Amino acid sequence: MKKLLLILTLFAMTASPAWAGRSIDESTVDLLSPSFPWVFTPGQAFTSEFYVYNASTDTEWISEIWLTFPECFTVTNGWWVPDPGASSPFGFGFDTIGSSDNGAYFWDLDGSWGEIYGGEGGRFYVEVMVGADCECGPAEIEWFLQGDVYGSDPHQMSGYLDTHVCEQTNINSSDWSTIKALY
Ligand SMILES: [Ca+2]
Repeated sequence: MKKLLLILTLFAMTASPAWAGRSIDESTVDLLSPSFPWVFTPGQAFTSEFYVYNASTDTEWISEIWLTFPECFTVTNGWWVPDPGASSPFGFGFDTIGSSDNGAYFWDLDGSWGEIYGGEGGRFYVEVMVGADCECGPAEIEWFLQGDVYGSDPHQMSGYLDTHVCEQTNINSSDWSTIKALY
């Protein structure tokens, strides 16, 4: 089906120099868990839950997802669940990024066209161990999406999630009562 679209597209490009191209522009990654304001506690394991959405309106599909945590985090596992009704099989593989193991890398197992179709999304889960030596304060998670390069730019989208390390940055009234009980 996509091959036919490509042939038609090539024909359209030849016929019309003003053809707008295809991209994954405005695609996004959101962090659902831990919930906003996204606080991680040193020495604890978390199953972080991301929502990845492909905003392409012109048939470019996402083929890679990179999620890079602060260096003091260790990624221990990763998996994914497509949205109910998603037409894509989500045929991804999972691995960590590089030797420091603080990143999660989801890649297109069969190559060819991407695995998250335009207008569709799904949840990506990354199990992380937050090092006991993680310093309290702001901590960024960097995300990067690679499209299947089916036409014009952009084929990549990236951004940051401004997470935090330490429970102290997320104190509310019920936490105060817990803390007071300790002393
Ligand atoms: Ca593929």
